[in-house]
Formats: sequence, C-alpha cells, structure tokens
Amino acid sequence: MAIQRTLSILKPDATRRNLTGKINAVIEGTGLKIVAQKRMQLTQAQAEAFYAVHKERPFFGELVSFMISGPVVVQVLEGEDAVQKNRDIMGATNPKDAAPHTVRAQFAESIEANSVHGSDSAENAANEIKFFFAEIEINA
Ligand code: DGI
Repeated sequence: MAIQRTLSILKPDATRRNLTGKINAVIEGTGLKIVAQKRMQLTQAQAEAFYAVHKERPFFGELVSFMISGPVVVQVLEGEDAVQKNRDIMGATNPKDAAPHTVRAQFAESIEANSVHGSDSAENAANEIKFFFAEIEINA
C-alpha cells in the first residue's frame, strides 16, 4: 500500500477537555505522522462548507453549531494506508458502538461530540486537505 495522506480534525469537545496531546499520542502510536497541524476557530460558513455533504441531514444544524462551539485542531496525517488506518483508530461514529481501543471509545462524549473527524476516502482526503492547508504548510 502506498503512502497516503488524510485529514484529521480534533473537535471542540477534545480541545475543551485538553485532550489533543492524548489523541495525538494514539494517532502517532499507529505509525502515522502528523505532517501539518493548526488550531483554528471555524466560522459558521467554513463549518457549513466543510460538512456540505450532510446539509440535508436532520442533524446538520446541530453539527455545524457544535463544530464552531470552540477551537478545533486540523491536521494532515501521512503514512501507509493513512485513510483507513485513521478511520480504524477513530472508531464508530457513535462512541457506544466503538471498539474499546479506539479514540471515540476512550474519549468521545456522544455521537455529536465524538472528538475526531477523519476523511473517509482518498478522494475526499485530497479535497479536505486542500480546504484547510496549502502544500507549503505540509512537511513530512
Ligand atoms: O465519518 P463520521 O464522522 O464517523 O460520521 P458521518 O460522516 O456519518 O457524520 C459526520 C458527523 O456528523 C459525525 O462525526 C457526528 C455527526 N453526526 C452523525 N450522525 C449524527 C450526528 N450528529 C447528531 N447529532 N446525530 C446523529 O445522528
């Protein structure tokens, strides 16, 4: 499997509870490298654009409100099979369904405040990385 990149977001529930270091340790423990990272306060327009794929879903408004309720840490992860590897350590969307070793099982508060986002395909990863980062900001 080739070296891939994926976009990860540590969500406002994680920054609020000072969990970014603990979550980064789990990410780095998989062998993935954090090759870009910045802490940001998303605007409503940015959160709506990032999650545009969900705009018809009943929870869209709540999702956007939550994502702007505090700072996030956006990051690019790089390594072998990065997209799937990150999805595997994130765990299921609802922490009640997440396998015990995963970030969401260990740290998430609820299906909404579920601590992390990760791209779900290589194609989405490329678009999501471009949404937040210029190539010059990504350094392996
Ligand atoms: O890729 P995931 O983050 O695991 O899940 P997703 O792409 O299906 O949904 C994106 C985010 O939307 C998810 O991380 C949390 C939120 N979400 C998903 N389903 C629900 C939800 N939020 C609420 N409040 N209720 C839901 O049923």
